[in-house]
Amino acid sequence: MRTAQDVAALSGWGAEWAGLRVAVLGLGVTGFSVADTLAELGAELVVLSNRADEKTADLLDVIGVLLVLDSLDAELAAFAPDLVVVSPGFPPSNSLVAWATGQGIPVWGDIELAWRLRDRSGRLAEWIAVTGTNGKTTTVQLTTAMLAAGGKRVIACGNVGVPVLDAIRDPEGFDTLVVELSSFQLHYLDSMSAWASVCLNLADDHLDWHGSPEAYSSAKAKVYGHTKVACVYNLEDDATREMVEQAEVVEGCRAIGFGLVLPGPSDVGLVDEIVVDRAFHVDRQRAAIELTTVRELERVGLGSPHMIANVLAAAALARSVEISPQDIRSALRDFRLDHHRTETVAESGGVRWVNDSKATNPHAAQAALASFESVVWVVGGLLKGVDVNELVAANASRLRGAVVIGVDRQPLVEAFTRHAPTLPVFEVETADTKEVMPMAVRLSAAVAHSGDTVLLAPAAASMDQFTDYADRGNRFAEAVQMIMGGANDDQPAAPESDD
Ligand code: UMA
Repeated sequence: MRTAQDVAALSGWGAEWAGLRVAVLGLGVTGFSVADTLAELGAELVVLSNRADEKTADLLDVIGVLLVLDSLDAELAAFAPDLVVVSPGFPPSNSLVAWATGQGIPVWGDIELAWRLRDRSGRLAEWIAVTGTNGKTTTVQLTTAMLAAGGKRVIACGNVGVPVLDAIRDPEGFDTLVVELSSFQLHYLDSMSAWASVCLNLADDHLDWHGSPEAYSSAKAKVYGHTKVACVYNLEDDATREMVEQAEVVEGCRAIGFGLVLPGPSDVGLVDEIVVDRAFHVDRQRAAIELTTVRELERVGLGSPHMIANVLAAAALARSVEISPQDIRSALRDFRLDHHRTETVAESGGVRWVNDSKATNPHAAQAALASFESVVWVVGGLLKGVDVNELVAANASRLRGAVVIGVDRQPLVEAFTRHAPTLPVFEVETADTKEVMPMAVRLSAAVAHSGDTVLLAPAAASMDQFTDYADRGNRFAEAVQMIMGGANDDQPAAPESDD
């Protein structure tokens, strides 16, 4: 039996992990990476999860770790863990988490564990930490590309889908990890001391998990804690500046602003149409270094305002590890955005069909909607407790029609009735998930005119009817191809948008 103090002192691959009793909550990608790592270290383990896919359960069996799928509360208490390591899907209100907290048992996320074990390869990578309501994945990818162009051995990991524990166990190790952190992961993280960190923006999201906007914002603010060199914040989002002002950072750490505005001497910004760095330039009081131009960004689908903001943030992070302006520029020239981010999937009869399934909250949907003038909007899913009235009101004038999908349709239908009473609004009521997108596409085709864009930007999570946002986007694209006959009478435009 170890005390909470003993557990708090565990740091480094060589520490006394052997024999530590750890309960791992969840068996998705996170849970498996935690169990696999701790099994290697000789800890005594149990994995508790209400579901497990067969392949992962088999793998767990191969590494000799016990899996419990029923009576989780009783099993956890009977196991009497020294430490609980929780997957991000478990909110603090979950009964297992609440029990452990009530007992004074330390509860860590996988990122906390990964931070403590980061010396595994013997090559101590610096971490660049990225959070924000939107733009995280794109910014992580941009930063990673810039560092790679500058010759660093670098990996993108965390909420992008590669567990950080897998990254730190790479035999060769890395110079830098670019870590995407969700608010869930940040909630369960305290020790991290990143080289540079950013919260890109803040808008309400995941209120069902966190319980309140304040709790969500406090979790996001943790990204800046103990930062060593650069806290990067959004000049156009005061909430992010306030987080930096309140953060406990390492002595000498600088606050670096980014935004589509004229940069001050500690900022990365825009002078006319030129992207410039004034923050990391020796002569920053009087001059700035050119990194790229808006024109060049437009050529690779990064020209919309929210994408330029992601580029500015990534450039600030890359400059903090001394990547040269030339390497940043060449990384941007070769950059390609992922699918499901304002991706044109077809053009037919003058109507453009756009997949922005990655718009999983109103803030991201707003960015996508603002890119088009006349829109048939496919919207809805799991709203996660977020209010949609403002989004509907702000966009009513650009809408030709709306097609509402998902389980939480009522708040959307009510918002349309309130803010756009004459707008044609259709509901897709089917419970057959295979039929949702074909029906949505048929309804959209019926209402769209030449010159319109049919935009899938759900402003909601996808798990009510789809596996994830990629599945939702793929099914939309397939339905468009099927129903519109695959008619692509134009070259698809370069994708752009958010994540
Ligand atoms: N589980 C329970 N009880 C619960 C919740 C989950 O038993 O109350 C079990 C499930 O049955 C399943 C496992 O836990 O066996 C799943 O754990 P999880 O939901 O934490 O998911 P992981 O597979 O571990 O993936 C997580 C992130 N998922 C979430 O935060 C919900 C992934 O982000 C991330 O890529 C991965 O860790 C690696 O870091 C996904 C995501 O949707 C993409 N993130 C949200 C977002 O970006 O908006 C935050």
